[in-house]
Amino acid sequence: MYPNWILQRAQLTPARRALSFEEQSWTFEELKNISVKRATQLTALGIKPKERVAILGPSEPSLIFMMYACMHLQCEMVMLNRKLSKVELQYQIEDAQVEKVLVADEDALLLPDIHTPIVFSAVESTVGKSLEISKEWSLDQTVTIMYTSGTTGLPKGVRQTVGNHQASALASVLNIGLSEEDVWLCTVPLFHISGFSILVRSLLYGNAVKLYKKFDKDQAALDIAEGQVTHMSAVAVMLQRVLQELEDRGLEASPKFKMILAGGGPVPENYIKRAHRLNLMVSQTYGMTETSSQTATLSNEDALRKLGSAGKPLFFNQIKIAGVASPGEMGEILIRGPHVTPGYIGSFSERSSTVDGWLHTGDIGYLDEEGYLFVVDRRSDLLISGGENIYPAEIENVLLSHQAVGEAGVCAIDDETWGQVPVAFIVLKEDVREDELIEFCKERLAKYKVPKYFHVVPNLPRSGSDKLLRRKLKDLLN
Ligand code: S0N
Ligand code: AMP
Ligand code: MG
Ligand code: MG
Ligand code: MG
Repeated sequence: MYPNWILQRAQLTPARRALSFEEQSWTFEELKNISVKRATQLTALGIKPKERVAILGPSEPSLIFMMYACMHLQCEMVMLNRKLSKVELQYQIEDAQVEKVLVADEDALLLPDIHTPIVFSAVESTVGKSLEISKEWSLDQTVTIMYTSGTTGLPKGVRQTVGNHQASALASVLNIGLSEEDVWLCTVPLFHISGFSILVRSLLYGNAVKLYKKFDKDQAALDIAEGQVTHMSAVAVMLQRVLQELEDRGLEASPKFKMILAGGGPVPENYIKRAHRLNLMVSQTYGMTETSSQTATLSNEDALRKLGSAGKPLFFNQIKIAGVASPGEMGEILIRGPHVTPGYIGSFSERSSTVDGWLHTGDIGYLDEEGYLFVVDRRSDLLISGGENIYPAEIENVLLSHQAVGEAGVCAIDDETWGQVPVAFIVLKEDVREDELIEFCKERLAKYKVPKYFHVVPNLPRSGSDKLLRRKLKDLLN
């Protein structure tokens, strides 16, 4: 058995700062007290221990209190992405078979019409019902469930257990190191593992988190320059904005600042070089939802020597490249370790997440002769825009459901700001205006998934067996 992280941390270092947000801050003891109170309130509202619940809200302390309350109840939390459309949220809520959805008051209108949303203010004003909070958790207990899509375009709910999160946090600290003064800046969404893993590390290490509701480049640059924080997790577009801000203001990173953990997609090498000119350490990491954050991370001392690499696998983890005999050869990246998800929920629960213990990532890369990972490409059915995953099949399915569209193919094009954005190629059955298609997509898809360009073509590239050849779509642009 393992300890309830929240109780254990409050027991060990009650007076240490745990969280700050705007002008307010909370110690670990205070976090514990508030979250325990919320757990009694959730109990009064009928939430049962170990029940699966969905949760939706902006990155504010109230969301953290609610998540920690659910963790006291050992609930399985389905983390809903606030950027999704109602149709997409509905799919996840139904697939996860949750009956209760906890939602921040300001996000209530984002939800589809479902029977029992419970708004945070209702929880906060309820008289609690006392309960025995478990001091012990088990390794295979699911803490969080995050949806990520498959090749069919149907999102799969990935289980992240106590064991997965602990293994991830431990492996991270064995690489990055730890000091009592560490403060991790959190501007990535808490519903992604990039954000949630910051909370897990804080509970396990006893370091503070500085939370923002929304990523703001000015604030982040100042925090880094003033040494208000020591670590930050960022996707490439955030890093680029922070660098620009520091450069424009003639600022540098404070000597107190230790590193930016940059991942969620490729990080252009010139960002890392620019960062080093500002005394800003950036470590590229390769992580994913299925691995509860980092699998490999470049250590500080290698940051420039191994530019472009995502580093070596962290202490407990293994990486191998499928089917290759020697270093430098490219193939699919396979991952094994205690941080790898035991599997999916809902319609994919029968599907195994691993083959012979190895997670098949769909990403293409190689290990160099010293064992450093280079991620080179990913399968053609996934593109990443500003750290958000987009599956062409999801967009194609939506387009095909429009009466004017006969065939649809979606692929990625490179984009200066977001890394990649989706473009659509369509064969029409009848005339339709582009703005009508955009509106149609917006109702059914998160905004970042709406194709940036639509190209009407006479036919789509297909194989002999009629399969869409996505890699050939881009050729239609020439
Ligand atoms: C970059 C962010 C903050 C941008 O969002 P914001 O601020 O809302 O956008 P604005 O600049 O205000 O512009 C608004 C317009 O831009 C559109 N838009 C917003 N986001 C995107 C997007 N991603 N792609 C395309 N367009 C976007 C808006 O819709 C709006 O449009 P208009 O003007 O038309 O109204 C935001 O995108 C963000 O938070 N991104 C990061 C998400 C993230 O964290 N992803 C990582 C997910 N992956 C993982 O968690 C696994 C990897 C991992 O764990 C990790 C990743 C990074 C670092 C560390 C780790 C780790 O291992 O721990
Ligand atoms: P997600 O499914 O949202 O967890 O995103 C994980 C995916 O992001 C991985 O499967 C990769 O395709 C991509 N990714 C993460 N880190 C990197 C990196 N350092 N370089 C390139 N791609 C990355
Ligand atoms: Mg938006
Ligand atoms: Mg994924
Ligand atoms: Mg600003």
